[in-house]
Amino acid sequence: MMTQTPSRAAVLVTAGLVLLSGCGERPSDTTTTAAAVTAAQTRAAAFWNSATVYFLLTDRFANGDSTNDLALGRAQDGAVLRSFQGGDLAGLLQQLETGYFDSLGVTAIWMTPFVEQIQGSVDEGTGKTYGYHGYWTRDWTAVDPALGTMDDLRAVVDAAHRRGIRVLMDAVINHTGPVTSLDPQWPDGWVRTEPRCGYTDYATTVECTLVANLPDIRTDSDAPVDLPGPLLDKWEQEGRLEEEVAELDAYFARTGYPRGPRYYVMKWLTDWVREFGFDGYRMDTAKHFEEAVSAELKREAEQAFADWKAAHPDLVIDDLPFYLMGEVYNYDVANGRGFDFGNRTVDFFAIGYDGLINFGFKRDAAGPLDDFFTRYAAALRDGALRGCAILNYASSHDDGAPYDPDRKDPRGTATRLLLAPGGAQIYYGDELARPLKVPGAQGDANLRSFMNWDDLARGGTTAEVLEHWRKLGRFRRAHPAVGAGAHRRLQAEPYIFSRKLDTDRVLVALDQGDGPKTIPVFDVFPEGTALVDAYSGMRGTVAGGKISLTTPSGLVLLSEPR
Ligand SMILES: [Ca+2]
Ligand SMILES: [Ca+2]
Repeated sequence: MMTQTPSRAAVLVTAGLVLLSGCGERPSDTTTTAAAVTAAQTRAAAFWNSATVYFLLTDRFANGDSTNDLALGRAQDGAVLRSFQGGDLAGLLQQLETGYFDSLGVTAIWMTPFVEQIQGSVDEGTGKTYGYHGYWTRDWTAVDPALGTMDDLRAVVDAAHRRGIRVLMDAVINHTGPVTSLDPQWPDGWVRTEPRCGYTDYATTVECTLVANLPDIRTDSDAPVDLPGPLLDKWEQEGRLEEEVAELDAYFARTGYPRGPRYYVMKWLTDWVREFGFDGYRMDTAKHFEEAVSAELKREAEQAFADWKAAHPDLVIDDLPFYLMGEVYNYDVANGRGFDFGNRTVDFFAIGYDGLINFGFKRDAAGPLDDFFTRYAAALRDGALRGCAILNYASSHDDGAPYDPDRKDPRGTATRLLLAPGGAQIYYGDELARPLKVPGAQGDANLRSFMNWDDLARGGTTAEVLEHWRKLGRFRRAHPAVGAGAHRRLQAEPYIFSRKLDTDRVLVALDQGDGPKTIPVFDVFPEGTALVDAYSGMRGTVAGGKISLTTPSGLVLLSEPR
């Protein structure tokens, strides 16, 4: 640990030490030597590649407390789906306690940022918009009152942990919220307000504002800054000014970091881990700040997670390390480890990221299944991404070109997503065919309608679609080989494949037709093995290299019964 104010070079050298905790093998270069994949990394990658992560906008998922719907005086005068809609942590807790996530096989929840948002609204060209989505921070140390309280947040994370479900915190360090008449700009030492990002090379991706009026934190600067006056005033009014300042003093004394902007934000972000036990970050806009920032943040978060575990042994799920998952927009499994900014390529896995969101899935999913199943598994098991994790998605909150935008085939989406190698992100409502196009909505508001619980309550097709997602999700949770195992195509038409780990093996057969069916099992299961089809619940025994079953579905999910 540093004990005095370090130079920028010293900070970067220290960040270099953190590279040892990143994902898997890394190429040799001048600052690190190639390290073998450790056992802990292998276990972590296996977990996250077989994870099913449920991503929800807290404001749009479930309203458990109508008294907070108009918190901070925010009005309902936004454009379509651009005001707060009432969803909150209490609603999320209710769904946790009904077992909604367990029934889907969910192993981790990623909720949009819960920190306090700007009070006012802005129009970025798509209509008057409030910070319902969580990416417009006003105060990194408070829970937004529209979403609930600190106690509500603790109840959600604890309830998830008691069910063995991990919780990812959506962490923003790149920018503050936009400036409004109610939300003054942070001081110049903290943020830059120009130029706008041009996205043509590294500098025009990192040292710039993503859009107009979205002040960019000076993550590059070690120059000491004072706390903004409006934040001091706010804390004073809330009766916690002295406590917050004392904590910051202790943090800077402990770490030796200079009082540059990013170190304040790191303190605030990691406090949530230390206090609540978040299992990882989903790092927002990870390609829009310097690599050293991610490495420094990961080290602090790992320490915070260790502190939380030591203080809460009754809530610890297991010894998996803190997980850092990056939103590197447009990263694609086909990129391997390198992301190309145009004039510079960055290996995000080497700077502390254990996993990256795979923006290539929605395109790959439109092609033949075996093509991308084979390619993903090869990359993750023996290829460039060995020891690393990816997170596939079919739809998301800011991708205007999702897979199946008209929800024509929600069952097929589940089959592709939940049987693919790599982590699976269910975006809230994928499992209920929640519409991704809403009359009157502009831009990404289309993707963010309130959860269509009403459709589910009516039963019918929506309930049938959900049942399909649940069967696949539970199969995936019960069998880590599905997401993390070695993939083998056994038959092209109708398609049959296997996935294997040392401790788990499954065989999946598609398009087998309804009714009686006889499925070859090749050499996956020996003669006489008793098998169960997770889709129908029917059982049988391997005889003559085949299993005969009568099931109502063409999809068969075979494994040995537990
Ligand atoms: Ca509410
Ligand atoms: Ca930036």
